Formats: sequence, C-alpha cells, structure tokens
Amino acid sequence: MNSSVTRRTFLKGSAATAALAATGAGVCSLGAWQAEVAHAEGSYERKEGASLCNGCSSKCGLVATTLGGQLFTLRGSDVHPYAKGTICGRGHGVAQIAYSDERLTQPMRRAADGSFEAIDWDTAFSEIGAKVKDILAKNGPEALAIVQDPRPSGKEYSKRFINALGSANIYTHGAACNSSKEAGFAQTIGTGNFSVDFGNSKMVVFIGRSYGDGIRPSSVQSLAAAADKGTRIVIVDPRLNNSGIFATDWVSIKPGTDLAFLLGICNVLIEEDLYDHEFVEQNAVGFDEFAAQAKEYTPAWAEQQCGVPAATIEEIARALAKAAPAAAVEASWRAAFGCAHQNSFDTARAVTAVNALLGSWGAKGGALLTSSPKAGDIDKQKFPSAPKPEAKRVGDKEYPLAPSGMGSNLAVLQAALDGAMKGVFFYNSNAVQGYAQPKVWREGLEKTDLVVTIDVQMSETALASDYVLPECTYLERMELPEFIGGKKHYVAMRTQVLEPIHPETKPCDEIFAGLAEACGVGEYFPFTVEELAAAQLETVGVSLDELKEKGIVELPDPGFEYKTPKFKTPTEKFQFSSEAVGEAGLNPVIGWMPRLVEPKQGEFYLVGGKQGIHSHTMTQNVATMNAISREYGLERAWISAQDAADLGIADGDMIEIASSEHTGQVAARVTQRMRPGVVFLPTHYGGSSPYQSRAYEFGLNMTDFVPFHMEPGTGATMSQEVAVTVRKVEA
Ligand SMILES: Nc1nc2c(c(=O)[nH]1)N[C@H]1C(S)=C(S)[C@@H](COP(=O)(O)OP(=O)(O)OC[C@H]3O[C@@H](n4cnc5c(=O)[nH]c(N)nc54)[C@H](O)[C@@H]3O)O[C@H]1N2
Ligand SMILES: Nc1nc2c(c(=O)[nH]1)N[C@H]1C(S)=C(S)[C@@H](COP(=O)(O)OP(=O)(O)OC[C@H]3O[C@@H](n4cnc5c(=O)[nH]c(N)nc54)[C@H](O)[C@@H]3O)O[C@H]1N2
Ligand code: SF4
Ligand SMILES: [Mo]
Repeated sequence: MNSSVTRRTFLKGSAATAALAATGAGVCSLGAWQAEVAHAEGSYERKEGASLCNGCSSKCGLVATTLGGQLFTLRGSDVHPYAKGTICGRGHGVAQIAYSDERLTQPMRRAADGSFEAIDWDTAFSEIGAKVKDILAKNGPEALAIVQDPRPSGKEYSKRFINALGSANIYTHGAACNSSKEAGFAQTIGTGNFSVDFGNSKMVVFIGRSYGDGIRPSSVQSLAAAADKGTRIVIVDPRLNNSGIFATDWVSIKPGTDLAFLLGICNVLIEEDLYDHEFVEQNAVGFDEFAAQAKEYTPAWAEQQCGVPAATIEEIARALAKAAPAAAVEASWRAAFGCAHQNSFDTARAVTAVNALLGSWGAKGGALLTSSPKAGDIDKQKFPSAPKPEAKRVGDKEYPLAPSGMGSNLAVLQAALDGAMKGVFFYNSNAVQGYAQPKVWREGLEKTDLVVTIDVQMSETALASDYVLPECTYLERMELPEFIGGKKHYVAMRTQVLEPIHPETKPCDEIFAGLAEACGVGEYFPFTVEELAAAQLETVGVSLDELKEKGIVELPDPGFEYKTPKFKTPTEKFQFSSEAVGEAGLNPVIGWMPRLVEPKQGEFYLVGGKQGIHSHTMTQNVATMNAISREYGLERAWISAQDAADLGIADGDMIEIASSEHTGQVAARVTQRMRPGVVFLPTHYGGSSPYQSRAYEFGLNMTDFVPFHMEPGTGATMSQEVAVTVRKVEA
C-alpha cells in the first residue's frame, strides 16, 4: 500500500508542517493539529468551501474551513434541510479519511497469489478496457454490471458508462438498506418514502427506527422538539434504543413480527369503527378485501405472533384514532422492514395502511407526501446519452417489485454464482462486507472474469477485486448538483475544498471517463463535470458560480399544502390491494406472512443496528472513531439480563455467537434494555481487510452470520433472517 508520495512527504513544504511536526503527527493527527494551529491561526490563510458530507445517504450540507490548505473544521450548513446547522459526529470522523495513513493512493492490481501491486492509471485503464471488450465479445453486455451507493456525480457517470456498454445493469445498495420499504410504499402510496409532520403531530409510532442511533441531524432535532411539545412517541423495538430519552412508550416486540402488530392495529381500527370512512371511500381501493382479511388479525392473534400484549395493541390503536389525523406510523428506514425479513414488503404496506385508516395522509400533523425537483432536459448534442440498452436489467424479471431506481444488487451476485455475470464494477460500495453473506460474495466474484472497485480505502470489496481504483475523497472533488425535495426544494453541491492530497487519486468523473475511453465508448463523455453541472443548473435557473459559493440554493417554492395527495399509483388512490403484487406471485391484499427463520428452543433472534459515531462499514478504520469504540466497548453484543443470568454470563464476559454460517466471539453488554430471546449486534464492526489495520478483526460483522437468501418479490437481503446460539466462553 505504499505510494510514492506518502502523507508525510506531501505535507513537507506545506504550511502545516511545523504544526504537524510539533504534534508528532500520529494517525489521529487532525485533532491535535487543530489544537496546535488554533494558537497560530493568524499565520495561515483561512478559506471556506461548501460541500456535502459523504458519511451516509443523507449527504448533509456543510461548510469546511481550511487553514493553509489543510482541513481545520467543519460545520453544518444552516440552509441544508437535513443538516439544519449541524453535522453529526461521524460527519466529522469521515472527513478524516482524507488524511488517513491507510488510504488508497494508487491504482492496484491483484496478482494470482492474492497480493496487490501498484500500477499506473494507463495500465489500469488499458487492462480493464481489454477485459471489458473481451466480455462484451464473448458474453454480451448483460454480463456486465455496476453496484454503487449513488453519489451526486456517480449517479450520472456510472449510468452513462454502463449504458454506453449496452447494459442496463445498474444497482444501488438498496437491497441491503431500504428497498423492501420503498417497494411496499410504491404499491400503496405510489412513492418510496413519506415524512411525518412532526411539528404538528400528537402521536407518532416508530417501528424499528431510531433517530437517536441512525442519525440525521434534522430528524434528531424534530424528535427532540416534538418530545418537548408533549407529542406521544411510541418506540416499537426489541431493544430500548437511544431514542428512548424522547419516547413515552417502549413496546418490546419479537423481531420480524411488526407486521402482526400493525395488522392488529388495523383490526381494532376497523372492528371498533375508528377509521376514517371518508378517506377510505373516496381515496382508496381494495378496502373491502382488506377489511375482510383483517377480521382474522385480532389483537389476541397479533399477541401470539409478535409477543406484544393484546391490551397494548388495543390501547395504541385507540390512542392513534383519538389523535388522528395528527398521528402516524413513521416511515422507518432500514432496520425492521427496509430489507430485514421475508415479510418486510408487507410490513411496509401495513405501515401505510394504518396511516390510511387514520386519515392522516396529507393532514396537518399526519403523514406527508412531498415533491422533489430535478434538472430539466439538457443539450443532447453536447451531452450525448447512450442508447437505451436492449436487454432488461438482470433480476428485474424475478424480482419485479424491487424499486426501479435500485434493482436488487443480489441478482448480480446470483448471476455471478451461476456463471452468467462476468464483469462487475463497484463504486463507493462495500457490497462484500455489507450486502449479504461475505463468503458467498467472494465465491461469486471469484467466478467472474473482472471485478473493479473504485474506493478511497482497501475495503473488503476492494480486497475481492482484480483492480482497485483510488478516488480522491469527497473534500478533494467537485461533483454534480444534488437536488433535494421536501416541503421546500433545494439544489446543493460539493465544491473542491482541498487540493488533492495524493496526486495519483482521481475524482469519479475522470475515472468513469477514463474507463469509457478504454472500453471504446469515450464518445459519451465529451464534457467536463463543470460543463455538465452548469448545464443542469441552467435548467433550474441557478448559476454554477452562485452554487459554488453558497453550496446550497433554495429553488422556487413548490407550494406545499395540507390536503389529501393524489397518489401516484396506477389507480391514483391508496391501494389496500395491488394487481402488480398479485402478478409478482404474492398476496395482492395487505396481509400476514410470517418471518422465515424462527429460532428453536434455546436459540436467539439476532438483530442489528447503527451506532451514533459510525457509518455502515466505512468508518470503523477511522482512527478517532475506532479509538472511541475501543474505549467504550461499543463493539459488544447486547443481551438481556434475564438471558445472561440463565447462561451464567456477566457484563463484559466473552461470549460465542454461532449460526448456520459463522461462529464468532465478542464481549457481552448485559442490559435490561434488551428483550429476552434477542441478541443485538452493532453493525459497524468485524472488518476483514488487513489493509485497514485498526478495524481488522475488531468485533463481529453481522452479515457473516446470515445465510444468503433473497426476499420474494423484491430480492432484498433479509438481513435478519437468522437464528443463533449463545454461550459463555470459558476463560
Ligand atoms: N449513526 C448512523 N446513522 C445513520 C447511518 C449510519 O450508518 N450510522 N446510516 C443512515 C442510513 S443509510 C440508514 S438506512 C439509517 C438506518 O436507520 P434505522 O433504520 O433507524 O437504523 P438501525 O439502527 O439499523 O435500526 C433501528 C432500530 O431497529 C431495531 N430493530 C431491529 N430489528 C427490528 C425488528 O424486527 N423490529 C423492530 N420493531 N425493531 C427492530 C434495532 O434494535 C434498532 O434499535 O440510518 C442513517 N443514519
Ligand atoms: N456490515 C454492515 N452492512 C451493512 C450496513 C451496516 O451498517 N453494516 N448498513 C446497511 C445500510 S443501511 C446501507 S445504506 C448499506 C451501505 O452500504 P455502502 O453504501 O456500501 O456503505 P459502506 O459499507 O459504508 O461502504 C462504503 C464504501 O465506500 C467507500 N468510500 C467512502 N468514501 C468514498 C469516496 O469518496 N469515493 C469512493 N469511491 N468510495 C468511498 C468506503 O471506503 C467504503 O468501502 O449497507 C448495508 N449493509
Ligand atoms: S447524517 Fe451525519 S454522516 Fe450522514 S451525511 Fe449527515 S452529517 Fe454526514
Ligand atoms: Mo441505509
């Protein structure tokens, strides 16, 4: 991993050298450097630049201050609707990757013995180009795919690149995040997400969503404000999560059975005639079938399935009805039904059904559908787009309910295992560690002819690739505009805040343009990112210069109003029943389906979740974050006090967790905040790339424990369909 120019040699000659030398410039040098520099602030040139955080999908707006060209501090954009003046802890941590001693600094090629050697860009491009052409000639464009976590530029460039090669195989990380949820919502309300009107709501129910753990600054602020106003906040979770301080109720539930809880609520609302007749009659289809089916889902039945007392279900249903329409079940994000269980899709549909019965769609204090802006058409001559690929995206036939903007990235894995997928690109994605069973990913990727990963670190996915291409970090590049919807509309962007720290890294627009050229389709990239950004912005009446300076600009007011929305479903109504779901081989009417894997006597459910200071798999090697995790034992597995007593486990003891796929050891956190019978693993640990030395083999990676399987209809990863055993490790 040595590059010709290390961080140390680069810094030599920069204004920061003296301060760095004074601190000893350890791996955590940024904070110490800041302290030193603060003394001598006046002697450095101070600049501010706008960007969007790369810590997670929220991409919060921020302003970065540099001193003498070195990153000094970050603050959240006051205008950006997700940041509202703040970036979260991991936003600060992620920025430090720029200065990491374990960054990727040069293109790498994997040798037959698995080791990596540094190569130059020309060699990397020409060898990848030759292999792509070979795959195109032998297997056709359907054998090529790209998997990514969409970044503002990535969205455009990777699509152009893969389409130019004749393939429609573009996938996001969605199948391991929120694709089942978006798929379910699409069928009932015609769009993948909604928001709760927190400021005006009287009661909100969270189904396995924790604003206090899975952070977005604006969400945390809205929750805190709602709690202050006395909003009733119900957390449904097998764990009393860190939103607990804002909550009025903790409903402890069996993982993967939230569908029964929601159907139980629907049953009470219908049977006790507490539902909004006007909404149902005028704005919904399929209610009669749904109501007939829901007769079975009595609170007593629901209690049997989900372990929540019937009386609790009844009380919550009645309280929601009383607060309606200023009440809602919140949309959630990943945990319970984003991609976790066999029944995630219907759980998502059931969430929206409760809101429909409450008449809360579009109501003040209820569940809101807002619109999103986008760039208009741009000059086709100057920015020629590739012809629409002939073949459909791989997986769309088998998993027709997967959201069109996401697809199921596991279909790529399946096709690789079957020998049909021959070349896979990963962009800003650690699929091997995070999207499904890592062993199976490695096996699948071994069967291909070409794997290329574009990353900033030697991730587990990079480690399983033939070529690794180093991108510069988000602070070192400008990207295309990012459009943001909601009650108000905005456009924001990343500007280049730092000069390149490692000269052999490149921004993604240059990487994709270089790949395209080498693969013989360079004609679709005859423009610079500046030109494309300016053209896109022109369509919404914003100049590139203005956006570069401000980082975010508000667009014309979309005129949001409280009123029943026109749902973008085929019937233009709320759909308790959908033809498309029937065609996909599932029950067209929202109804019960059990979880797939039921723990046997003596086994446990395994659930996962976020921690405030980490993002997915990406931050575990950041020196400061890793140090905090080690100091506070954040990698520990949570187990209930009752189970711990039964198994003779004391707080801090090492335990062994085993599933059909994997066995691993970690310390136990014994707590009253866990439902008995359930073990919780934080999802940010268990790194298996030795190039990331701080994260390597620290804690456990939940994905290792879960068998490879795909949710019917959506092709999501079913990240929690697993049972485990737990025992104390004798010293
Ligand atoms: N700190 C941090 N914040 C993040 C991210 C991050 O990586 N780190 N990533 C962002 C992204 S991309 C996402 S998708 C969101 C995720 O945000 P969330 O979906 O809120 O994330 P989780 O922490 O995975 O899960 C929340 C809770 O669900 C509970 N849970 C698990 N299984 C079940 C179940 O079957 N039923 C119920 N009712 N509860 C269950 C867990 O115990 C946990 O407390 O966070 C966003 N914000
Ligand atoms: N083990 C585990 N698996 C998970 C999750 C988890 O918390 N833990 N979370 C789930 C959820 S909610 C989601 S949304 C997905 C997220 O899945 P991903 O979007 O794949 O997120 P990460 O796992 O953090 O991997 C991001 C990769 O991008 C790289 N990267 C960071 N910055 C840049 C950059 O500027 N350019 C490029 N090219 N690469 C960059 C990081 O080094 C890392 O390898 O994962 C899901 N799977
Ligand atoms: S929530 Fe935190 S990590 Fe995610 S984009 Fe915003 S500041 Fe960055
Ligand atoms: Mo996610």
